[in-house]
Amino acid sequence: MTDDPLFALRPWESPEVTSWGRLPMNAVDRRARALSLDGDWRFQLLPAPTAEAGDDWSSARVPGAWTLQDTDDLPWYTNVRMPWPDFPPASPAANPTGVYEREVDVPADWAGRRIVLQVGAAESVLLVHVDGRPVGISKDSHLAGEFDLSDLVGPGTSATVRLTVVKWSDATHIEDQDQWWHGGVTRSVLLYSTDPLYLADITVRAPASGELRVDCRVRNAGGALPEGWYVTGEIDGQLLLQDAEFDRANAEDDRVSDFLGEPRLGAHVSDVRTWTAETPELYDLTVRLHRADGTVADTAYQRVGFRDVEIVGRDLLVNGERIYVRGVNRHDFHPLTGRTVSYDDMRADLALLKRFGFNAIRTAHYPNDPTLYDLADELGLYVVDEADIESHDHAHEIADDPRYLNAFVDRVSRMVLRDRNHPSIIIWSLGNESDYGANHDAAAGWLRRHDPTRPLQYEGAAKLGWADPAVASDIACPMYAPLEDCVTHALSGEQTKPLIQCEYSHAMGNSNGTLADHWAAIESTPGLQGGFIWEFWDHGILQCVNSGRPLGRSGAGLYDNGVAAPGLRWAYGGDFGETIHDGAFIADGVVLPDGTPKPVMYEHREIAAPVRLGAFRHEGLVVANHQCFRGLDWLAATWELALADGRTLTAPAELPDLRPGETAAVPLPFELPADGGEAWLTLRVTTAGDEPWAPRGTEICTPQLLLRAAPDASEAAVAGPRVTVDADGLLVHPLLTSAPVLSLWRAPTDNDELGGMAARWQDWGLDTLVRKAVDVRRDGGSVTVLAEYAANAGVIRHEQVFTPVRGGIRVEESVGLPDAYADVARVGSVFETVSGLDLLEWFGQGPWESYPDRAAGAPVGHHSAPVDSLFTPYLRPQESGGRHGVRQFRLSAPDATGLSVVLDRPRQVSVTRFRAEDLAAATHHDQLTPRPGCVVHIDAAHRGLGTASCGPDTFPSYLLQPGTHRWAWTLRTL
Ligand code: IPT
Repeated sequence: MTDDPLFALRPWESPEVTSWGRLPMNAVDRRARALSLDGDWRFQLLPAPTAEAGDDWSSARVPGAWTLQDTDDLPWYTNVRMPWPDFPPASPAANPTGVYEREVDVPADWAGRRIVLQVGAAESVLLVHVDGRPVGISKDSHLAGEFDLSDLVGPGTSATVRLTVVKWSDATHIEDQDQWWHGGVTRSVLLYSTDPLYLADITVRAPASGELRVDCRVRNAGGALPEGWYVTGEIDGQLLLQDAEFDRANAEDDRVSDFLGEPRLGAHVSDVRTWTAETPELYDLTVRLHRADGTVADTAYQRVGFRDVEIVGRDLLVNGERIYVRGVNRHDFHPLTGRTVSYDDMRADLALLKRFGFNAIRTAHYPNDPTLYDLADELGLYVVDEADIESHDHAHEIADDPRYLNAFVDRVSRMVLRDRNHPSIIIWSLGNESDYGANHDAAAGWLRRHDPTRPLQYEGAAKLGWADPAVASDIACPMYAPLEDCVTHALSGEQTKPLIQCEYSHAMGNSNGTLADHWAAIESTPGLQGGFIWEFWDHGILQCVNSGRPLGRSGAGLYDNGVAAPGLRWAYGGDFGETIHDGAFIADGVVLPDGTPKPVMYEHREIAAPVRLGAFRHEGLVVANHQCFRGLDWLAATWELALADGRTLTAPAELPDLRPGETAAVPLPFELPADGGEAWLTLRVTTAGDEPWAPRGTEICTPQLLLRAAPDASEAAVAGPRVTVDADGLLVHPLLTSAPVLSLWRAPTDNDELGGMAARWQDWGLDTLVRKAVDVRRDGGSVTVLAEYAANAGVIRHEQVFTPVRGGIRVEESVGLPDAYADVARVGSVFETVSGLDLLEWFGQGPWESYPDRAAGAPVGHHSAPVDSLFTPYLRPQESGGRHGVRQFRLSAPDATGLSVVLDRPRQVSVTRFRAEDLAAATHHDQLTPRPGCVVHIDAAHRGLGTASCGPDTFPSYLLQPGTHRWAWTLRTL
């Protein structure tokens, strides 16, 4: 092996070697006409790249990570830290190396043709041999490597292709993204052939003016181009013309002795239908390369979207319009197959994003599977395409290390050369979290010259000065910047670049508090244009609890609605026995590992609503089209009036004919009934027909207005059955197994944990309050119980007054929270019910989970749901299942027995099968046993969720203040 030139280079510890024998990257898509080499390959896993492969083969699936197949090398999660201590460019001696081998039958009719092997992705160094002969090397784990095999394989014969994949390398230091470490060939492998005379590349420029330009690169495998070749092209049937002037100038250029083979085609497409994320209009382009006799030597197909992207002043414009970027960071991810994702997976991801109001993706933090961009073009999503560069742990050393200079330029340029014909890509990104150095500027220099049609961004550069013209970022793209800093910058008069956060609103666990506040500011502050939520996926890997092994593909169907089948769980950092890891920080997406939307998705959907509703001069309504490019004709709607007395009235709605940005007054659809109490009007908006990403009738948004506030109500005390309390002053009630007591604590969310709140609450002892009744007084029919709760920062006094009222008991509570307890999780009561009360019906916000600072997407109405469905299975068990703004609720058994609660005013309520302490004690859901009854929390006040696991905490207005809190509720038996 030492005399093998590929190994002799020791490419796993040579950052200067980015490739060897690899073909230049290009944008000609050969996938459709290629021979797939996907499937089972012979496989063996060696302990190091220098180990010799033996005869002991097993098999491995391509594409696929070996870490999710039948090997001992398992997934490993670290965020910033490298999993081993070696400094760049070194890699560890223990270095799993996969050897994949298979025979390939080369079609006989490929005789005389150029034959190319494409390996879609290999982590992190790929060495290719054919029949034992060295072919080439490729690094850059998320882009393909292509190798010319024409001289190595014989058509009509079989060749042995060997792919050696070295897991750890110098390149790993610049692929230190926050994700699982895997190894393997993770995208498809294929073999294709072309005529010796072939289209080596095409560059499409399709501005909104319709002036199409296609630059071709023609090459001949034999060397000089043969006489008489020419190219033709057509777009949706319209012929393209060869730009003779360009050809002549090219041919006459002193520096070029002969015509280069780089012709330019052009066409003016009149009445062009322009591409935007709202209107993803695509045209079919065909480019043909002809031999002198007119026969076709090669053909390239490309879908084309005509659009402009530019920055004018501090605004990012698409086709001249200022857009909002409602983005999310997306990794290629699947809970069974890791970074190997199928067409159907990706289509489902993007359709889901569209249905929930997202219009943009940042391909965090590497070029995604090529199909992703085809789908973004087709379904309509803006893309920030990000190069595979993250040197987080050694960022400072690497950004200026000349040994890594090649790699930076290589990775950025290869991404651009692959992807530049996609209309969906509106911004290039130089990578993530790699400090900022000369290596970035080198890559940016290449990029600006090569593609002047798009802005570029890089957070590491932007952070040196959001307005600094000298840094390599055209966008001010901070991560997790406090909202007030963004607003201050936009109002400062100093802003020079659009401000679009590359990451914000960290979705770890029960999170994304204040998203609506962010968007209220973005939509009202010129200069702010949006951002990308971190992130789309919770990267939980389906794992067998007993064996500790990932299920891989055999786990298909073994999960549903975010819940893993019994005996299985969603693994996060540490679950595969990693020695150093970053725990549940890998689970910070807006969808659960199987793609089930977390409640924040509904919040986002409403924040992004294309139709808005407002009140108009007290008696009318105003409807607004809040899109940038589209009318309202693709939407249908229904009016709904929810009355506190239980009625919901509906009426068909006629959406006005509005262009983007327009508003219209519309009459009130209902005569408001004189009775019925509090009244809410909702416009339930759905798709009017089938969209490529949603069938007809899919709900798009539910804007809502309060038409009549609740009248003041008080309950008269009645002479009735006495209220019974036990010797400890605890309410005795046939439906309660545990009487209402004070609750100041919640099972810490990830934000509570990482933001330090959970530790403070524990120091105060709020999780283990000890109650003691100090006074029980009877006054007529009512009973007053005064209790003291011992905690570490001082005693907390809680008073409950139980009064018989018609059909039930009125409970009036108050607590005096000493100053020492500033910022607790909740102030409220908790009680538990008998089993069998399995249905919750409520009038309040819903139907999905909502919290005080994440309550914009849950309309007030009459909702009902099985108790078991109210809880969101966040990967690490934590506070979950809350409903905001609840006015009244009923908990009932199938025979309609049960209880009802009417609250003094809208409160945070949760009904689950778990006590806070059950959730706090569990690390995974398989450790939780649902209680047979219900655990009911009624909160006078509940702390906001914020995003403190990475980024700002909630706003002060969502924090709980010390002092006196009062709340009241009436409990009745049904
Ligand atoms: C930021 C990273 O870019 C991203 O990959 C992810 O780790 C995210 O944080 C947190 O989940 S970097 C962080 C140091 C702000």
